[in-house]
Amino acid sequence: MEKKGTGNGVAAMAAYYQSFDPVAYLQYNYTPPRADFERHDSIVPWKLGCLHRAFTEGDVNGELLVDIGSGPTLYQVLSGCELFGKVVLTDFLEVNRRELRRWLQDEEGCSLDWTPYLQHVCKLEGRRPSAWTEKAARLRQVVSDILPIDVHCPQPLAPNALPSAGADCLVSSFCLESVSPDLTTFTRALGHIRGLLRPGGHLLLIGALGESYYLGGPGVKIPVVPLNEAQVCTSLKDSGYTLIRLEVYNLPEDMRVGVDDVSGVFFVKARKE
Ligand code: U87
Repeated sequence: MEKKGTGNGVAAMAAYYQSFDPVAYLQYNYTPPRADFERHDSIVPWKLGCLHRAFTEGDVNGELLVDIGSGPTLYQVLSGCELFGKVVLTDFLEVNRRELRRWLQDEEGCSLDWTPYLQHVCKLEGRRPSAWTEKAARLRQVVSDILPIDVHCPQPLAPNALPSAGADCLVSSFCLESVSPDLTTFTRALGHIRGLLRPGGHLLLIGALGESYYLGGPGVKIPVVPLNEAQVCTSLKDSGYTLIRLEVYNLPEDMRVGVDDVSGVFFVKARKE
């Protein structure tokens, strides 16, 4: 029987991701109903609200923000980009890094129009929606790198990818549980990314609860380690974080659109002592 969290569980996950399809993935999770800005009970507005509060309540500060496992999405740094002078995006797959690069270099052929997201976060900040062009310019100004990452490595990023002091804040959305074969590996990955964070720095973690799989493209069924709130709290403590706040969103029926079996979403604000 394969010992928990060993190599071939991780290797198997990497194999699943070779057929990840960013275009399909964005359609599944970042269009209505999951991304419906008219509905306060839609998933994406809930996530953006949590991030806005966490970045603007005054205790998160510094120069460098790093997003762990960005995928082909930018929503997770739309609030943080106003606070941090340098933002680093990361992902395991070149297809996702290319999607991010395409938007940041304002090239043709982006797979998703992020305008409604930019407008929504401007509203959360009390700005007029038309200020989205300023936020887009700010984001393109502060994103300094789009780097390869593997959270299963003790050093998830290349040596010297970050200043020796480390990042002032980490944000990570739906990554660790979606790339780990089991809870042990999930907790170990939390420890690996902690090494990228300076003492006193914050971790803003968004993740899925009760999920066992999701579709990374047509017929691309990717396993997920099912988590509950207690396990998330224990894993954070065991990997050396102090929990500040845990918020939970339970999926309304019409957010269950057949692209996964997620039942809830958690938002964690934690600190590295
Ligand atoms: C997002 N952050 O959409 N090391 O928020 C590091 C790796 C590794 C590895 C693979 C999963 C999506 C979850 C982005 C992308 C997150 N990706 C990379 C999905 C599942 C619930 C749900 C989802 C999305 C890989 C939205 C909503 C819900 C992906 C990223 C995981 N179901 N990173 N070893 N292996 N990755 O390339 O980009 O992790 Cl609303 Cl409910």
